[in-house]
Amino acid sequence: MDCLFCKIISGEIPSSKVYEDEYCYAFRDINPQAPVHILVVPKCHIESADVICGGNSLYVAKVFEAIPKIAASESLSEGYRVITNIGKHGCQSVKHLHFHILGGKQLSEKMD
Ligand code: DGP
Repeated sequence: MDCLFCKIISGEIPSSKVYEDEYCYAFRDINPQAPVHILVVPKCHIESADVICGGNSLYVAKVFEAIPKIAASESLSEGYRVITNIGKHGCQSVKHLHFHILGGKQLSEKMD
């Protein structure tokens, strides 16, 4: 499968890793939008949050278990934002489910 994030998970494409376990991989975004901008991805290929189902939701749960650990390791004690983009209107550019962790500054209230 020709998937950028599958290649990052396998190490074929280098990345700045911040966390890894059996189910997920986290690395720094190449184009950071905040002082801390990390992407967390499940190690199995899931196209987007729109196809989460009983067959793959364990990976999603494990991603969400990893997020507080990553936030703590990045000293995001004042809070942070978790975003996932879905499809064209959601401006999803990489078709492998990923959650952006944004923090390290006061984020805007604007959501769109
Ligand atoms: P989204 O627009 O939600 O699909 O976000 C995709 C993110 O992936 C975007 O913020 C930039 C990041 N990105 C794209 N290519 C690479 C890459 O090769 N390495 C890293 N570290 N991040 C990438």
